[in-house]
Amino acid sequence: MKNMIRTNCPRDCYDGCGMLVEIRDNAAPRILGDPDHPVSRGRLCSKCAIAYNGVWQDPTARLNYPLRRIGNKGEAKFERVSWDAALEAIATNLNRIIERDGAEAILHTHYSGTLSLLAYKFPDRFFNHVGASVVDPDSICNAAGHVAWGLQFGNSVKGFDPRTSKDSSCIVVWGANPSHSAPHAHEHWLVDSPAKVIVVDPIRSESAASADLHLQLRPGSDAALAYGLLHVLRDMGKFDQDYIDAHTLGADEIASTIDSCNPQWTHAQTGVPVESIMRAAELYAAGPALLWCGQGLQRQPTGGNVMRAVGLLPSLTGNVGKPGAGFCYMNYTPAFAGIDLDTLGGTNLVKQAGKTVSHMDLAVRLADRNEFKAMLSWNTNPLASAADQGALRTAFAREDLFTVAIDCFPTDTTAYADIVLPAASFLEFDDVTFSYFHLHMGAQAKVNEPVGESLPNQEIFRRLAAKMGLTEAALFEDDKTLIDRMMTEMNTGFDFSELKSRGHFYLSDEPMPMYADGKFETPSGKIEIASQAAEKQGLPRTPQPFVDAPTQNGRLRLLTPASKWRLNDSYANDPHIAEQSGPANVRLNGTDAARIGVSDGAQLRLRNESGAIELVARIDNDVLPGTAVSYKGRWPSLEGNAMNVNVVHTPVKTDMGESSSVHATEVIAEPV
Ligand SMILES: Nc1nc2c(c(=O)[nH]1)N[C@H]1C(S)=C(S)[C@@H](COP(=O)(O)OP(=O)(O)OC[C@H]3O[C@@H](n4cnc5c(=O)[nH]c(N)nc54)[C@H](O)[C@@H]3O)O[C@H]1N2
Ligand SMILES: Nc1nc2c(c(=O)[nH]1)N[C@H]1C(S)=C(S)[C@@H](COP(=O)(O)OP(=O)(O)OC[C@H]3O[C@@H](n4cnc5c(=O)[nH]c(N)nc54)[C@H](O)[C@@H]3O)O[C@H]1N2
Ligand code: SF4
Ligand SMILES: [Mo]
Repeated sequence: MKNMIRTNCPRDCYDGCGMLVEIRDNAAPRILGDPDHPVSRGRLCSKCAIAYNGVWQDPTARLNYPLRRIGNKGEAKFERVSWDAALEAIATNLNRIIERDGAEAILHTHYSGTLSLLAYKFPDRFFNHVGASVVDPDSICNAAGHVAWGLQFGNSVKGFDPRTSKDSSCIVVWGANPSHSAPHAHEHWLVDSPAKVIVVDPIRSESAASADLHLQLRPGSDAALAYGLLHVLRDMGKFDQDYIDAHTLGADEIASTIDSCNPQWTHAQTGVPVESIMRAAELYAAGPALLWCGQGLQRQPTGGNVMRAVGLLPSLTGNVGKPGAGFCYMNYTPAFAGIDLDTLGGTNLVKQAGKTVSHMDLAVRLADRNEFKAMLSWNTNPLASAADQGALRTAFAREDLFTVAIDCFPTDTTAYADIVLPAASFLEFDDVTFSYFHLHMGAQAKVNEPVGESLPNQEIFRRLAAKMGLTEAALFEDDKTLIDRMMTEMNTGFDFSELKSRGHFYLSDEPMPMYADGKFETPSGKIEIASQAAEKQGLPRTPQPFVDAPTQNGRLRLLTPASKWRLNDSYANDPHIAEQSGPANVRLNGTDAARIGVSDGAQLRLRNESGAIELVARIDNDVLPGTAVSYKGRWPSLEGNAMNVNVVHTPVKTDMGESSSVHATEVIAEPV
């Protein structure tokens, strides 16, 4: 390990890879996969292998100093200022707003640029203490699934331990594309698995293509498919009546619905051939079986209902709580490890809570001069990633909106800020990392001094709190104290320096059993198939076999999931990644292309009520007729047309969680 430092990848990615950093004389450190790490096994994903040795280490690509705007909003014309001057300007503005309009007129938006725990959670202390309003981060990503499985299972962030798959005969991946979003899980956990793999996805992803069975359903028809599978499983005698009686509530209330969803009906609703439905039921019934529901699955108008319907499969077949069986949306590994995330993020500091705004309402609410006077964006790049891009840009351009953006790089969002603050990267400070799929925790080790004058998020907010004259002690706790406390809470028996030398640790040696006691954190303690809580919220009492209406008038349903080459919008600014991934394109079926009159390689305009974008058309008959595919993650400022697919991302709320239904975006497609 000479000249090697172990660290871990803090990106918003299921894998949570271990990394080795080779310190070299007269050359930048080289970032590699840690061969001793059970997930990365010596290799990084292709995007990190490039970008961590590319743009992340290029000081000229990074934000080095605090900046003050000297041009128009969006022009990205700035002058360098001192930290003192930048923080003074922010403190003065925020204090004035708090006094005049109340703290709830300060809105902040943040997400998962880094998930290392201090940088991800500590800044919340500041906003909680002040009483600022917040854009619900999950409302651009996964809130519908959280609400749905919260109602059904009582907890949406306690799934299965992936290691339990050694006892599985079947793994169902429903609406996730690990070949992009969890590349190591794809390679080692799925492709290498002796279990039969079923992928349910309208796109024939690499994961779908490598599976034993790909159910290529029409998007938005998942609940019908789930009910169709239940119909067959019940007829096969594969319902576990003892499990149903002991651990579920309301199974009798869906019996007649299951009756009506026969394979022919299911085929008609979903487009999945009857033989495939029968085969999927057989494979799942052989059990023990795992069900992994992706975040892509619930980004549709009835995404919450879909999650509840799909969650019936393990519930009624008793595929829960025994080795090789279970369901997973994601795992909140740091909480399982014992870390008190509420205290870390200062939930207890709230005196008077500000408002919570859905991402789906952001563009409209932010445009209103009376509601929000300041906008702070940190750890996120909404002008690339959020819905209704055109309208959001107009809102960000408000001259009377005091805007601060904090990032490692100059982005589309920082271009609109009055003050830009440079964030240190994961190579530049110690922290604690985790995976939200695998049950391991890791150390983020400082490798370099921060580039320029950049600072970790947590330090930025300590300094801002001081400048504002705040005195709450929790706003000033230092990194060492916080990390030591996390280590104590995790009760590993070793300290942070030992964690750094180990790199990572698993929460247990053997696969952790989940729900083995048959207890669920719902009001009844059971899996709530019928939910009074849902009913009280005006939602159906039980999951329904709903199917989205087919698109009208030749519109295409545009799917824009995770790209292989970018992590959300991160890495779009790496030149080698840009080269690898080529120009932004949209893939569509040959029949649609012929109808529209567009040939392969020609420009295709996609438009709807939110906006319009032109992309290179690629004809691909693996794409379902009536759908189109364009991967997310471009920076508008780096595209010739100064926009990305989120200009047509209409902010339609999901049935639960007021979240994005981006994969239900409908567009009119026409040749340019
Ligand atoms: N069309 C479409 N749009 C989507 C989606 C989709 O499926 N389709 N998916 C949505 C989903 S799931 C999500 S989660 C969102 C994510 O959207 P964003 O939250 O905008 O995610 P990123 O683009 O990764 O932006 C993170 C930013 O954080 C910065 N960053 C990295 N490390 C640090 C740090 O230590 N400190 C600070 N201050 N900044 C840092 C990065 O440079 C980057 O600019 O996008 C959503 N947008
Ligand atoms: N390389 C890479 N990795 C990432 C990210 C990234 O941008 N790039 N983003 C990270 C983040 S923030 C998140 S939230 C996760 C997201 O990763 P995933 O959970 O895998 O979710 P998505 O990529 O949005 O979509 C997964 C699949 O859902 C499918 N899908 C769309 N509509 C439907 C439908 O109606 N029914 C079904 N059954 N499937 C449907 C899409 O076709 C897609 O193949 O990945 C994380 N990892
Ligand atoms: S982004 Fe994901 S796959 Fe790539 S190195 Fe990080 S954890 Fe591993
Ligand atoms: Mo996400």
